[in-house]
Amino acid sequence: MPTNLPAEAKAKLAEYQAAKTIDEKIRILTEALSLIPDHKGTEKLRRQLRKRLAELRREEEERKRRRTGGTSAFSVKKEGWAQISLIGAANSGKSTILNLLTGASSPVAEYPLTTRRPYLGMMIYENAEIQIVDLPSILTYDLEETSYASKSIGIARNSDLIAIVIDLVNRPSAQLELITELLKTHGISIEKKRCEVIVEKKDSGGLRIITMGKTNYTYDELKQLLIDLGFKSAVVKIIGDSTLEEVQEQLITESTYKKAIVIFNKSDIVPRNQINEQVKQAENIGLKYIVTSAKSEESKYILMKTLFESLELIRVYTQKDGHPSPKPLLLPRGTTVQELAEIIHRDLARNMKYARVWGKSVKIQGGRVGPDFILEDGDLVEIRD
Ligand SMILES: Nc1nc2c(ncn2[C@@H]2O[C@H](COP(=O)(O)OP(=O)(O)OP(=O)(O)O)[C@@H](O)[C@H]2O)c(=O)[nH]1
Ligand SMILES: [Mg+2]
Repeated sequence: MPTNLPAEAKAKLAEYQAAKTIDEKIRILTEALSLIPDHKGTEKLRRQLRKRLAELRREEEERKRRRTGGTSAFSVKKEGWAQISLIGAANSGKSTILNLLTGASSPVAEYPLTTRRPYLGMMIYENAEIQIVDLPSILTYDLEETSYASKSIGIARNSDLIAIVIDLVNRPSAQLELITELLKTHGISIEKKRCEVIVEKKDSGGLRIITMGKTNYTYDELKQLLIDLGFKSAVVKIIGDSTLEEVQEQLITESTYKKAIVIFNKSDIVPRNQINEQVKQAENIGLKYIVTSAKSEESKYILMKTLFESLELIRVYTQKDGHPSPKPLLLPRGTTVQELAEIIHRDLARNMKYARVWGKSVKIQGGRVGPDFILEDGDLVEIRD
């Protein structure tokens, strides 16, 4: 653990978070590694650091190899109760799927790389508004990385679910493998982890730590780890059961776990036995999947249902002046009281003093909680301003 390290190694590790460029990050990590004594107790940390260093070097090479033109604005405003990103190779049918699910009119064409900026639409399912983002392709039709890859993956990183759209008629196995790989090099892991560590760095305000699930560490131990690793101002959410080592690993390797689903598209023009083989590949790496054809209106409902269920949203009831809402809001796991207030109304979020919560997440029913409190499925919340 960093706590057992010599002071100069700790100081070096702490410097890392302030590094601005990849070059700088590589230099600092290399120095930190050289300052960490090589013994059993530091083995894991050294391995994590070497892994991160290798990734940074790869990133650096990649950047040198390709000169991307311009840095046009490529931002997406999150709207609705949850967001799903459609990601994949050129021509796989992402825009067709967006249009089918939401009635949007993202341009669709037979030629690859039609979509050159994100297109948005709102899918309505069981009264819930789910935002769908159609992203420029991250692989060309020949399955080479496109110049959009980093930006598209950057947006997908902030989504609640990544839907990987696979074109069943264009080397589907290679597609899925290359996409998983590309996400990994951008720090996104879609293979199931026990816990999800979400870090939002801030300019000021110190550390805010929110945990949900069983931990083998105390609040102070976690705070110390964050300080040792150079985190000064940030909101850190840890969702799911975790050990200090697992948290450390994710912080150092800077990888985020994301929920994902594979959409095997164009099933209308591919023989059934061929599809069965593809499906096994997804099963083998533990990914959820659906086989569909975006061209048929009949697939719309089942696609909506599958995507919605894959979000694994929690149901939260709100209450005003003692009257509970008849229908729940559906929110991503890990939503805090503050975030709930923001969804209800910006003014409520600003003026909120505290909230009272009834349900599984509280020991004392109706007890007062602060803005950082993480809600659970079935909770009833009254926000007081
Ligand atoms: N047969 C069949 N064709 C489809 C299906 N889905 C999409 N297509 C066709 O595939 C082509 C590409 O579809 P798009 O939706 O533009 O694909 P995209 O992934 O958005 O591709 P780019 O934005 O160009 O990278 C179009 O000609 C679509 O009509 C499907 O399920 N079956
Ligand atoms: Mg498109």
